[in-house]
Amino acid sequence: SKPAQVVKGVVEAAVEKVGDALTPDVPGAPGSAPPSLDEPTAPHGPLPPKDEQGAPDTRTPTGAETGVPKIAKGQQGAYLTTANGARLRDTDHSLKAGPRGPVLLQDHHLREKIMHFDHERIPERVVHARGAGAHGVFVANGAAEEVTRAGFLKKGRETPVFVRFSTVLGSRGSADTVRDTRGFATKFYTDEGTFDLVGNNMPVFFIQDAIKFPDIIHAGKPHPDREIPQAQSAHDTFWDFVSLHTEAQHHTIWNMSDRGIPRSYRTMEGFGVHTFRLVNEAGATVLVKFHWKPKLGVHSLEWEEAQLINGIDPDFHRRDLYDAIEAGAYPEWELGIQVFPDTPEETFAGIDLLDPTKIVPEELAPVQPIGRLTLNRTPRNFFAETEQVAFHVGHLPPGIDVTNDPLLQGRLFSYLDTQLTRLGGPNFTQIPINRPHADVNDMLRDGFHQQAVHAGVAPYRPNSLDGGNPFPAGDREHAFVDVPVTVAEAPKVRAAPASFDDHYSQVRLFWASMSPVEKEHIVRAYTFELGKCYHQAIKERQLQSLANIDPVLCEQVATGLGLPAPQPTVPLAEVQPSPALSQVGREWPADGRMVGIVVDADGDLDDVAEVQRAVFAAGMVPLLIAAHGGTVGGLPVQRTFATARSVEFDAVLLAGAPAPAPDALPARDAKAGATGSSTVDPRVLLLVEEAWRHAKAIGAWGAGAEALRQAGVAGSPGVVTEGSGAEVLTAVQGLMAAHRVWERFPASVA
Ligand code: HDE
Repeated sequence: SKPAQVVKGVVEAAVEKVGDALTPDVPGAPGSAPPSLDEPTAPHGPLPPKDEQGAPDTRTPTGAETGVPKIAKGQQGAYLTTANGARLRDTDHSLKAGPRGPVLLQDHHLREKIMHFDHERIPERVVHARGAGAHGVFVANGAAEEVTRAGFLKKGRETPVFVRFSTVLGSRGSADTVRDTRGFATKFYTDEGTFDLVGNNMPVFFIQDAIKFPDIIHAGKPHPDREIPQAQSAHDTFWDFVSLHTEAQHHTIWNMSDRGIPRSYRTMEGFGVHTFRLVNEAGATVLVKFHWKPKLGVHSLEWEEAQLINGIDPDFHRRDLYDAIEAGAYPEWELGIQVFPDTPEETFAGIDLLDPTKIVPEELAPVQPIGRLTLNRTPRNFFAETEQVAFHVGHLPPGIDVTNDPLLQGRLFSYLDTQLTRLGGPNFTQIPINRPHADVNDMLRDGFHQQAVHAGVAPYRPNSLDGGNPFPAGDREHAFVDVPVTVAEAPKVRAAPASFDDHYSQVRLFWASMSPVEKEHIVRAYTFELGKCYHQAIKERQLQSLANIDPVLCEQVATGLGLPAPQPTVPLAEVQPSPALSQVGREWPADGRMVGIVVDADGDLDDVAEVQRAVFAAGMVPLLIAAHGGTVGGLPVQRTFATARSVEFDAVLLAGAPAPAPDALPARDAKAGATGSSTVDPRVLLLVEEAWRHAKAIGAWGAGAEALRQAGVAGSPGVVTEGSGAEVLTAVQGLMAAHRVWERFPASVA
């Protein structure tokens, strides 16, 4: 009929029109060659999906199958789509009433895109907001088999792990190399349930009871009125708290020591802090403290260096971790335990094992290695893994149990509770990074962001409708055992044991265990931080605590502040130094260390390639530094005088003395009245000066020696100029084993 023909005509015309619009106005067909780098935005056909676009479906980021059938296809396919999977033609223009008209509310793609973006952020962690994570594997050596039934600690067992390192005080975007405690949290995906060892890089804590955690954190975080300073303790409220609350003095001296500014996450020790209880197959128990010992040794930054890095590369630790892993220099730690008899007193050598402000010196109870951790893979997606990972001290496998340490007891509540706000509900263990590798059959149901489609009708026990499932496991089926520790009949009190009152003897032990150069750093750190306080009374009160730790320490800091040094108000304890606490005096491998090599494009380049190869062969990273990018003598340049700064390198080598390049700022001797003249680019001289100030090994051969002379460092300790490039490198490598050229630092505190 006529009307039908009209309709047909309209439809055909419409199809033709839409068809035109749908035909991509592009040269390449699907699957055609990718565009050249010259014009990355040139139109082209769709490319095949990237390999890593397979997630999220049936695997956790650690590679374990989750058992979810592969029905959903997440983030796959060549075409841009909506969240519903409808293909899109345009994501650059909103739907308008005419090109100049208002935007239409019906534009679903616009609303969905903006809505999702508006909610991309979740609350950052209330503490430890700034962090970096990595995947790895833990291999047990079997040494713990006698004391724990934990299956993952049996000889040869391999367990996937995810580790997150963090600072405590700063916000998510704060700098890495601030003076602070570092978090060292490890998730072991064991087949008997996840074990989270949520530790720090310092073995003691500020407080003895969890109820004070909000107080210490409120004091350490930025002031509530101006919200400054960011990520540091150098301000009045922090020192107000720790000087009034003297149990914090032990943790505070660790912060003021070099431990507060690690060189790298790879060179940090880790500690479980609390005492844990292990139980073996026979039900026998021991008390233990966990330690992580880095293969590369415990090394720190120098304070000025740390401050410079905060400006030059605020992501220094994050970058270092990822670069090392991607270069194959996998960071490694030995996990160890100090083992103590589980006596009713819960003390060892007179030290209260429930007091988290106390250590047990390693000389009294050696750390026994029980396995090795290797970090070998960086996260694929920072948010999905590092940000969403949720640790909890209560995630314990059979064979590991808690003690009555009142700090640990409070943490058992906090780490579950905090995730409700941070991850938006109670189902955060279903987020891929948090999924256990053990079977889960939990009878927990529903709630925000429920991912599981639970079968069955009887999520309760006992039941007859689901065949009685799930069944409780007996001891033989690796059930978790709460160790039946006897709880003494005691009055209900808000109180702490008398042994918790000793706030100074172990601080003095720490101070007495430091080498002169480490003591000097501690004095400077206290002087700096207290010097940043405005309130005189706070400085005076902290000096009183320092007097109770050690009169020399107090005297030195008081001098720096221009205040009188008070007398001790407690008897000074006789202490036996613990050499294990010092970072100085041993030699370590230099794996993954950074070596800068300055070359003069117009100079002699003979030895450079050979030295570069030798640095590589030694497991370190050689970076060539030249006046401009590109290549020099056929070798690729990694840093220019404009992009290189000394703080990135652990040692600096000079194969030449390059003349000032046109983009250099004027040299010092260009100033009126200056005497002498430098012929070397001032940025190279600055590089050498800083490397020298921060006690790094420096070497030069050929014309390079002239740059050292002009920088005024030739002939001083740790500056090598004898021999060929290869010989200089060998000597510099020898110096790097000790981490720094320690004798270059002043050490006025004996
Ligand atoms: Fe934590 N701590 N903490 N803490 N902590 C958190 O949990 C808390 C303490 C540590 O990379 C929070 O998931 C209380 C000691 C690390 O995700 C929160 C107390 C030690 C991390 C919390 C302590 C730690 C946290 C914030 C006093 C070393 C980062 C976000 C009783 C042994 C974990 C979160 C990560 C994180 C509470 C003391 C280590 C709020 C109440 C002692 C490494 O739950």
